[in-house]
Amino acid sequence: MDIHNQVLRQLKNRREGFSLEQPFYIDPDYYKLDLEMIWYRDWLFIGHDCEVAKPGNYFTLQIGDYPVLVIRGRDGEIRAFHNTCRHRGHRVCTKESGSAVRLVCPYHQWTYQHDGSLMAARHMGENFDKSQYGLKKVHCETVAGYIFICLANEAPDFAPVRAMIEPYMAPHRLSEAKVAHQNTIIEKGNWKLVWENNRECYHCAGNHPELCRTYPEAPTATGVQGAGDDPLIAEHWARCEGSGLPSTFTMSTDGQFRVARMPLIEGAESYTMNGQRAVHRPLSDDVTIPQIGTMLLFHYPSSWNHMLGDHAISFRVTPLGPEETAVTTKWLVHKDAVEGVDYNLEELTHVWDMTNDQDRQIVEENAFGIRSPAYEPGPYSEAHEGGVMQFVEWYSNFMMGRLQGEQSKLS
Ligand code: 3BY
Ligand code: FES
Ligand code: FE
Repeated sequence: MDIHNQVLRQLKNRREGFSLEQPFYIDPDYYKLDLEMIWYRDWLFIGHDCEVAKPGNYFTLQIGDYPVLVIRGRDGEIRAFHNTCRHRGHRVCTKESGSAVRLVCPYHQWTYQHDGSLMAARHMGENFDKSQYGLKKVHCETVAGYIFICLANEAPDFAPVRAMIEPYMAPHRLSEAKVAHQNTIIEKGNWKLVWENNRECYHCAGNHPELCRTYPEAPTATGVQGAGDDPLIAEHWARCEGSGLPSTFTMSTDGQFRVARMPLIEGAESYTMNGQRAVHRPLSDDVTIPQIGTMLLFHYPSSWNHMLGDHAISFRVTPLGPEETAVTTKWLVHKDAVEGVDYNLEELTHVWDMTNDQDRQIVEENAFGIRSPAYEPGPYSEAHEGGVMQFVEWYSNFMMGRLQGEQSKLS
């Protein structure tokens, strides 16, 4: 409980517009609290429904201490379960992904159906009631090709997330896409440093020569002020909305997620070195105009995304430790797009491979400097780091809300 009070006090006394105190970025107890209050209790983006296209297709993941399994059933439904056998706890699925007619635990072969029910358990006696030992469910929702899970016993209402993001995402038809390429990089820094870096483009000119060819450096694109006073953004929204693509900047009242369709640098269509499309089979037949820019979606704490005319990119954040975070990037193209014919993988992935690696170096050097006893919270730029301030504000309010909630349960 001491740590609860300490963190609460520190957040209440936080200097607004400044980065957080050192322990938020390095202390194992603070990290544990982040897991308990945020990662174990809120909705997390974890993958795409096209990754489990057929019944029996599954993938596994790890959130803190929780191994999770996501599988599509014979009825087409995607479900998530705790990946821990109800016999003695062995992981039921040990591979990262695969396909299974039924789920057989490797230890003593207890066998589960796709819906988690236990169908066979050898030598357990006549009176053994299999119905009591199904896999434990994890809340699972799919929206426009994205799968979200929530590990809490009682999940927060998902309806507001769906209502806001579905209309923006649906025209991209991501459930009809395929993952052309994916990779996971490990960044030696706290998950909040990964987010702080993502929420501004103050660092772009000095660090991202490839991305800057097509992605605007202006804070209107990345931050949270919407169009600001930029008439080009207003025009972009009017043109895109006129063609049936929801576009204007919209953020949830608590600041946890936002959508906005932002123009790229003039003339650019996609994240390539020359700005032209990387994929010649459009992602969606519902997009009828060129130069739709990038539909930006973030959902704290687990994902940011870019949806373009020719492809889409999702980024998943996974905390691995107080000073270690995995970032998984997936490039989605139309399911019928053929590599070597409709796109060249190197061309498709080059800009973000470089950008991700540059961001990894930034996060690691940022973490390095924060470990110094001489580190103290520093001021964010009002002009360029509004998005970072918004992230820290969200984090701080969210944690205070949860910590106060815990305290009231005890009193
Ligand atoms: O991926 C992003 O959304 C952000 C925007 C600016 C910098 N960063 C690459
Ligand atoms: Fe799974 Fe024994 S632990 S069958
Ligand atoms: Fe960056």
